[in-house]
Amino acid sequence: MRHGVRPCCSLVRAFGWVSGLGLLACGSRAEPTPVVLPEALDVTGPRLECLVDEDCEPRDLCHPQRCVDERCIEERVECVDADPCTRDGCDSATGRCDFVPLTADEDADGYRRPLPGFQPGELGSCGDDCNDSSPLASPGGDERCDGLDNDCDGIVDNGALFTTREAPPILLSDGAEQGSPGGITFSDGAGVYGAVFTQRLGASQSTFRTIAPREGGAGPAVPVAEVNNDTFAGPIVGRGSVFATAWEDRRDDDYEIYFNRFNTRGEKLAPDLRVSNAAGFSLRPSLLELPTATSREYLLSWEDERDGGGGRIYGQRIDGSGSPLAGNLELTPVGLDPSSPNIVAGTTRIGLLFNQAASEGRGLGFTSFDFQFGDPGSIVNVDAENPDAATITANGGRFVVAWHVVLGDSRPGSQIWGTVLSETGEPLVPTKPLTRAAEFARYHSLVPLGDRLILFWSEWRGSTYAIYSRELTPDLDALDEARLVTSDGEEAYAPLAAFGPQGEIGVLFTGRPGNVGQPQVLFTSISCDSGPDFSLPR
Ligand SMILES: [Ca+2]
Ligand SMILES: [Ca+2]
Ligand SMILES: [Ca+2]
Ligand SMILES: [Ca+2]
Repeated sequence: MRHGVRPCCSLVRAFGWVSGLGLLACGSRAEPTPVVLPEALDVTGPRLECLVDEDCEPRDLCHPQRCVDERCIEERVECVDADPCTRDGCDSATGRCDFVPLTADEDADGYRRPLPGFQPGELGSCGDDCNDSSPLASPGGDERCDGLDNDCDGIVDNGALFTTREAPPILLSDGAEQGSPGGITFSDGAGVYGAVFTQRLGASQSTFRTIAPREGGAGPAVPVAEVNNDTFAGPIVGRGSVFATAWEDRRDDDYEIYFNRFNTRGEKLAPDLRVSNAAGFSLRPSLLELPTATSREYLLSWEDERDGGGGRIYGQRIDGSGSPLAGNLELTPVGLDPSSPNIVAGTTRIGLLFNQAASEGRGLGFTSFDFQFGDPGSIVNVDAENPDAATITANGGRFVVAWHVVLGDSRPGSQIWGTVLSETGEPLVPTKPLTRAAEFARYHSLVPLGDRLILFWSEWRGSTYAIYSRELTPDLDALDEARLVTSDGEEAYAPLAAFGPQGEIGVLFTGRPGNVGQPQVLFTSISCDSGPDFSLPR
């Protein structure tokens, strides 16, 4: 008996077979007995399977069978909608065509996100939502002060003006002997910042806290890792109501890289993920979150000693639920003596910046990858002499690299420096100073707006460091003078900046309130004011 052909009542009726031949009467129920097929009788001539279509039993409804010349012929439901942005398929339970969009509309604003590596709305992108985690951003939306590109023209808060706020800074490492910032991000779903910082409470402890400046301050301080050992805060990313951070600790003797996700109450969503597990230290993680076509993914990089010879930069992909995708990936060759990697997502490439050995002293190296850490580009030497605390920022389809200089006697130089690269590393804007010469300048943070960037940095004027900001063109020319962000005469340095809920830019920094005691971690912000370009002023 051929698969898919049933001994059907229509055959019984047609040939008048009876139960003596082993067939049961239609509708009767009895113990199974061997079924004798027509060909066994050799009375029907050529093998016969069916008289009508109903005699043929399809395997699934997407492969119906028809009776043609007394044989069951399988057919196929063709499902083609000629739309390259759908996956065409047939539902075998119903036999109906399914045309599943390749890209998600997670924020349910009616606009889909583009495929990874495509700009929103680009030919073949399958989506034109420039921010699929916010329904307040979509093509044709109304621009407002909120840190988002509401109208998807590639520019955040078009024409907005930023001013220093009068509110006093919020002390985050209260009760600790000492603190230093790790990272700050903003969760649009929860409307709060997420910050991680290291505070010294006997041992060094990576600590997570939410900050809601307008609701009066910070959430409870939560240890990132509950281990009886030093942990050091790393970067943090956030989207929706999920924050993710990576850090290093030595719970297993050797410093390794760990990763975990938190909700906005600071509760861990899973056990800590140990990302690296090899001889030698693994240090200084850099983390970013990427939308995929229908979900999200995390990319991590760090410096790793496992291969000797000065080590190399390793990377790891982690899926949206926090599980590793394959193993650790070698991102640089051995021999560059690389350290302090920074990864960033551009429009078509992932950029990797790292400190490396130079013919004299230290320099900066750059390379790029596709969005899965594949297709590595060549290693490019960035024009930077003895840089420290270098960053890489995606702005308008290009990468901005900035740093401060370390002089021969280890003191910082007098300015913050920067250059602009294409997403594959070609120099587009030559290295230039981003700030006027001060006695010393060190540490900075850049917030990209698409048509400009806002630089935060610390410089020494008179008797102490303070934090300043200014706006830069995409080619890194100053748009305005430096403005003081922190209190005049009060020590403040090492700013880390991120957009916040009302378009203000939050700044996590190291400071000594009243210039007394050990350095602590504080938060302040600058406000966004609607400029004349706003169609919907706040
Ligand atoms: Ca959307
Ligand atoms: Ca959107
Ligand atoms: Ca815009
Ligand atoms: Ca906006």
